[in-house]
Amino acid sequence: MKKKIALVTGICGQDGAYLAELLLKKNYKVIGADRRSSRNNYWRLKKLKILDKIIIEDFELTEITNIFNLFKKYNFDEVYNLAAQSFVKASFSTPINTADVNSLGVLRILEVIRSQNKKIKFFQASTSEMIGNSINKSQNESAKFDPQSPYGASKVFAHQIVKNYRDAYGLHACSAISFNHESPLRGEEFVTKKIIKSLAEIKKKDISSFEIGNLYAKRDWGYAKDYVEAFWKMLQLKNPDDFVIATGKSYTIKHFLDLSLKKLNFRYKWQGKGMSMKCIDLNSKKIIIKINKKYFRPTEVHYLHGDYKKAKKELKWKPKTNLKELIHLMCDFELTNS
Ligand code: NAP
Ligand code: G4F
Repeated sequence: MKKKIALVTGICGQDGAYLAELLLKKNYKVIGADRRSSRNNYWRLKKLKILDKIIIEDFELTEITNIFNLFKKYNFDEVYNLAAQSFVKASFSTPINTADVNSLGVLRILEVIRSQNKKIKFFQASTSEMIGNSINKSQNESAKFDPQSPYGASKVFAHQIVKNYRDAYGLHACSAISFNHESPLRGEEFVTKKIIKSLAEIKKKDISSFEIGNLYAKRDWGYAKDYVEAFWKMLQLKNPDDFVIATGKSYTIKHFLDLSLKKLNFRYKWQGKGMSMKCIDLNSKKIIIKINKKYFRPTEVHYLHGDYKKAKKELKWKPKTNLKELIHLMCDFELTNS
């Protein structure tokens, strides 16, 4: 049987690497799209031992000609758009670039598909940041969008335009509204990786302390490797549709920190309140964690808790990894790989 050809944009990111691994297992030919491939940002693909199994192509979401030529070169069956300026905090300082990449970039791909080959199946990585601050206890596909950052707003445009191209032109296009998902391959700017990497460095005496922002926001954290399975399942549906991908559990950043401190065998205590809160290592009697205003955002998403019932029913998908297991995976990786 002819191998299916899949394009994965954002191949050098966390989800790109896990999705490529999954598609290769399913015998796809995988074309990985990366901006400035000369940069050698392949550590995730190397860790998964799949770099030599993927064809890497130069790809920049802000350049239409570049996208057009790539789609002329290959006859893609499936396109997974994972590329994005994905860091919420950075979107406050680079809002225009964020919108260009995350909103118009998606429209550029859709226009190329519409004009070149409407049979290509398209997946868009939407986000719970589109929902922002919801008053509901849990959030499903019908949750109202109230983004709290340029990032969230940019993803709302992308989400809506994917739906519009599906309705208006009959494209097989869909979006996963994914809640936070983490892994050992998570970028260092995100809070889970920052916490575990910094604590592991304190253990190894590479650093003595680190600073952090708002500990009381709640997130619904899953394991990225579980989530990319849902992405693939979505593109196998006969009729394209949008799905919430989440765990249905929500915890504060402080809870994540406490579980990580325990997993790494710290003896510690918290002292003070608000901006003066500190974590003291009871062995060394030194401060290991402090709060710094610079890590707070101008507007925050306080509470995320996804309802993935639709994915469970229609995709037969559910998360396999709980928060404790995820933290263990991330801690073990940090202790053995750095
Ligand atoms: P990630 O690790 O930050 O990966 C994003 C990738 O996009 C990076 O490899 C980045 O390349 C690439 N990229 C950025 N700007 C680009 C441009 N202008 N042209 C081409 N490529 C560009 O993100 P992730 O965690 O894997 O997330 C994957 C997707 O899911 C993103 O769209 C994100 O917004 C979305 N999402 C993620 C989560 C989550 O919790 N992980 C939840 C909901 C939605 P560089 O390496 O050069 O920066
Ligand atoms: O890890 P974060 O930066 O992730 P955030 O903002 O929730 O966004 C991630 O998940 C979204 C899905 O909901 C994705 F769409 C997006 O691409 C990205 O993957 O921050 C999580 C929470 C925030 O409330 C933040 O204020 O942690 C809080 N936080 C506290 N101290 C911190 C820090 N975040 C970071 N990055 N660094 C800190 O020092």
